[in-house]
Amino acid sequence: MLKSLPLLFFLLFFSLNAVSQNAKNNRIYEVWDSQPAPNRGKDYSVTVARGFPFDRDWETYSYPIGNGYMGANIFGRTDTERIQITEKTLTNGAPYGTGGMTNFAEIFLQFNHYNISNYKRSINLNDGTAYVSYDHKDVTYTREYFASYPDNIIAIRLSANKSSKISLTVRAEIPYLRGKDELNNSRGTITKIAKSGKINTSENQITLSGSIPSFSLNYEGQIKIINDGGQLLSNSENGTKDISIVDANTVTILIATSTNYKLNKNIFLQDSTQLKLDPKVFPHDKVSKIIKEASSKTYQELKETHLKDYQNLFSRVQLKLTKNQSTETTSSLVENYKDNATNPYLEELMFHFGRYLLIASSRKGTLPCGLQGTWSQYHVTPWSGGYWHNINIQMNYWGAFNANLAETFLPYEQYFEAYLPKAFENGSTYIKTYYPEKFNENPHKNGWCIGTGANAYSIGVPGGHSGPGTGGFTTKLFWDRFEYTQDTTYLKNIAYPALLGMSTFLSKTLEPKQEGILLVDRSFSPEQIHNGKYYETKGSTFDQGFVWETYNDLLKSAKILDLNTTFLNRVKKQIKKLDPILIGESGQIKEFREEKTYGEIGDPKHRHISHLCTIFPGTLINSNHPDWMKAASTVLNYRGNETTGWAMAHRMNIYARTKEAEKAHDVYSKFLRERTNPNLWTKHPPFQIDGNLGTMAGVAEMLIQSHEGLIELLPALPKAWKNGSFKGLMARGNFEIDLKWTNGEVTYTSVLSKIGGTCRVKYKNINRVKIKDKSGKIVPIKQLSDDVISFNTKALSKYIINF
Ligand code: FUC
Repeated sequence: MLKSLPLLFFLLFFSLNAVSQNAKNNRIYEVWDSQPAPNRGKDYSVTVARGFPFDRDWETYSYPIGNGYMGANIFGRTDTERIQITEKTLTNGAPYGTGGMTNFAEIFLQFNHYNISNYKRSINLNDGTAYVSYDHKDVTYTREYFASYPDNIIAIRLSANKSSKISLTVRAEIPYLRGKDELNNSRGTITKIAKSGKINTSENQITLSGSIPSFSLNYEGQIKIINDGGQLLSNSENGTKDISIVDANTVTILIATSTNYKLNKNIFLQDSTQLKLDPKVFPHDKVSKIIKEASSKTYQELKETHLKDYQNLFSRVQLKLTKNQSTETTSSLVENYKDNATNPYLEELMFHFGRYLLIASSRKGTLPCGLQGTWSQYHVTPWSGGYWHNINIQMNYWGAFNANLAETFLPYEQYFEAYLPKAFENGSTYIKTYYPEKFNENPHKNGWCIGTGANAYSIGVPGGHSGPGTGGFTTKLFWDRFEYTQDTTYLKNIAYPALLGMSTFLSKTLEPKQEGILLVDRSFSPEQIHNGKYYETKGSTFDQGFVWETYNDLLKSAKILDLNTTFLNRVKKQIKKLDPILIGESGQIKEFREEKTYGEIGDPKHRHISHLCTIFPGTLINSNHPDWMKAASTVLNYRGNETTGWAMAHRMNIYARTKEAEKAHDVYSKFLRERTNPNLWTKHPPFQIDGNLGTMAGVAEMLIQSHEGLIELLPALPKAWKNGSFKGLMARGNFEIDLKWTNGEVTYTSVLSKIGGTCRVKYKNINRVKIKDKSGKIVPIKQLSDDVISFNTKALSKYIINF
């Protein structure tokens, strides 16, 4: 099924998706409520998860919009609306001194509308737009909010069903101007996070600007108010810096933000935080240009541009898990799910919301999707909102490929390109420190490495609690992107060099330990603690497994690219000596080689199940090894599901791969019951987007799998999803799949072959099917077994499989 194909197909992959998006989503998805989000003020005395502050109203009730560059949280209030703005590149030193996302601005729209009726607020997932509407004193008020990626603007439109009815005051705040450069939290004193800032108000514009010393960061935001009818009154003279709008027909508010942050290799190579950015660069001209260009367009033009861009991505996939579309508010859907057995509609809505969030937080040219996507209301964002590489950042992108959003992975690749020179430098230092006899003066001969903690300014090295395998966890995404798109230019220029550099590094961490076996020496299983300390070992399953995965992906790439080198020959020999999977006395996949019975080393209920990464997202453990599959299930049973949000999402994906449909569904249900807020953001706690995106990947993984060299239809369909359908999910080989099922049985499948090639499909008794092409002609099939067929496809042709 997988074969090398010309470069042009990369372009085709992306442009073709524009074609398939025409298959319009016929169900409208809304996250909605019948009351505004509460905004009970910023009381950070309540802390959850390791002493980080907690704004309950922001996390659990506000609605997020985003364009990858920035995000906004909308409360939908009618007295004073709160719109909290995050600009992804606005960072301070907190909480580790190495850079973390922080709140950009709070914008308040004071309407003083009380005694309202017919209230509704929503995010419409089909058009990537948030809405608020209500009646007040015989007038119906409507608001729209969207974050446009092409125009890099947040646009807000206020309208009413009668003329001259819009009156409000707009005020903006720069949050956390504490005036001192220290902040204490449970993680110790953090210095140099003070920021300076000023607000200038002109007739129709509020400008926020200032600096943050920790990284010599300069920022600016402009809020432009465009009224139709009525008048604007600026209150800057009396020092309140507000703008009042009186008796307008409509009002458009445009928001643009930027900083002097520039993603490039210097950011990572430069050790001094003060020299990472150029303090003489101010974003004023850039922000002014964005505002000027956006103001020269009508609101409708801005919205159309946004819709075209957003819907090209969102509308590619349809998924129905039930005939019944709920009419309940989303908050009551979530609340009722806690009591009821399950509700497939919420399970379906969550999947679509996951895709919405990924589009809103990861677009080409923006920083990757962090721990909180593109949203932070905090001064000190939990875990810095960064790129945690021992599972969280990878989980953010697990669903990018099967859920047909491959482009959303581009920001990670741009980030990778920028950090790679530093990663090579780190690789050399690591090898010199721990394996001096293998050190080479040429850094490329030592390979590159990455550890757990990373953010917009720095990357970590293996050690502490996650070993060298962390890098292989990362390159897996690069290989996945190739397998889904079959883009050989990308393979040659990006994925193969990444795999080669990582394999070079990993090969040096291996030491001969027993007869014929090579073990990663200085190895860990992420965050596993034993006797009060992170447990260090030789050859943990996580590290051995990811050496195997990386080597295997490298060798497959080399075959496609027709490469043969001395190093590749060494890898071919080494891969046979990894002995990565061992089964212990409890029938479990061992986490550590020295472990005999389950759980004797480390926490038996640990949230990380890193020794199962070779079943998901890895592929070493698969249906060809039933004994390993069983031993993986044994681990899951022992580990249990009493765990954090993202950890449930990992379990869900693994259960999909062990094809234990009910268990995959059970853990998804538990996640929806225990880790899902009324605004559908998921929590670790606190809010972490990995849970949203990991379960989104999990839903797709339950419906279609393609990691075993064939496309398996409904590999883990639970009873709760008795009837349903999907369109536009992707399989490796660049095949786009539509499918319908009734009473748990497939009734219809089509395969759109984007680039041609052999297609293998697995489903029980599939050898009886007939396949037709678009013109109705029967396509010859090969029956490989009762359950597996293969057929040849032509690029851009669709094949209908009749059951
Ligand atoms: C990893 C996890 C934690 C948390 C943090 C951001 O270290 O083990 O649970 O999600 O990342």
